[in-house]
Amino acid sequence: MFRDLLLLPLLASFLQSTFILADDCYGPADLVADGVVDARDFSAFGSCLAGPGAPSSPTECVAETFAAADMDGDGDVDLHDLALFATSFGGEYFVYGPHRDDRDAELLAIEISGELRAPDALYSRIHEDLLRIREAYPETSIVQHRPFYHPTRLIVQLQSGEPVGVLDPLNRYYQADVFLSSQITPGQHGLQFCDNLNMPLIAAEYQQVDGVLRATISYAIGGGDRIQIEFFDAFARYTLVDGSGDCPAGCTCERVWIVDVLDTGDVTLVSYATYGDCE
Ligand SMILES: [Ca+2]
Ligand SMILES: [Ca+2]
Repeated sequence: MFRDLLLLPLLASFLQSTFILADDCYGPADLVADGVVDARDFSAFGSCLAGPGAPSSPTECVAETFAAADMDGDGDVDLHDLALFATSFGGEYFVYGPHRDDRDAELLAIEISGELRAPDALYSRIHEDLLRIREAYPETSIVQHRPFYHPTRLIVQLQSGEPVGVLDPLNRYYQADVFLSSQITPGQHGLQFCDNLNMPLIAAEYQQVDGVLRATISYAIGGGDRIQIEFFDAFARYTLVDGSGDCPAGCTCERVWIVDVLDTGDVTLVSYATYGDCE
C-alpha cells in the first residue's frame, strides 16, 4: 500500500497528460527502419547528403529519409549530421514495425500471445473479426478493450542517488523517453514508449538494470469495457462487455454480447444479456 501511495503523484500526472504516438517508430540513424544501423543506412544517408544549407533532398533521396538523415534537425544534411550518424553506427533498436490503427486488436493480440509486441497474424485475425462483429452488430462498436496496464508507459523507481542515465541503454533500444520525473519522490521517473508493448514484460526487463529499485506498470484506471477471446477449431468466441456507471467500483451496469466468428467469416450472436442497473 505504501508503495502505491508513492506512485500516486506520478500516476496523477500521467492521467492528466496526453501523448500522440508516432506513426512509425525507428531509432536515430536507422534510415532503412529495420532495427540496426548498418551499411544500408549509410548508403541511404549518402544519397541524402547535400551539404550545409541545402534544404531540399537530392532526387535519389525521398523526403522522409532526408528528414531522418537531418540528425541535428536544422533542415539540411551535412557533415554535422554525418558525425551524429557515425555515433549511432552499429546500434541496435527494438523493431516496433508499422503503427497499427486498431488498438483493440493490437492490445488483445499482445495479451493472448504473451509476446512483447503483437504478432502480425494474430493482430490481423482479431482486427478482421472485430470489423465483422461491429458490422453485423453495430451496437457492439461502443466496446473498447481496456488492458489493466497502460500499454506505452512504465514507472521506474531508482535506488537512492542513482542517475536517470542508468536507463539510457534500454531507453535508447526501445526509443523510450523520460516523460516525467517526480519532484515529490526523488528517483521516480515515468517512461513513455514509442508504441504499444507488453508492459509487464518491459517492466521485468527494466527491473534487471543495475540501480533500479523497482519498475512497475502504470495501472489503467476507470472504464469498464473489455473484450475476451477464446479460439476453437473452426471459430473464435468473442465476449464483449460494455461497462458503465461507477466502473472504478465495478460498474453498475454491464451489457454483454457473446459472438462467434466462424473461420468462414460468418458472424453469429450467441447471447446478449444485461447485468445490474442498466435502466
Ligand atoms: Ca537500418
Ligand atoms: Ca542537419
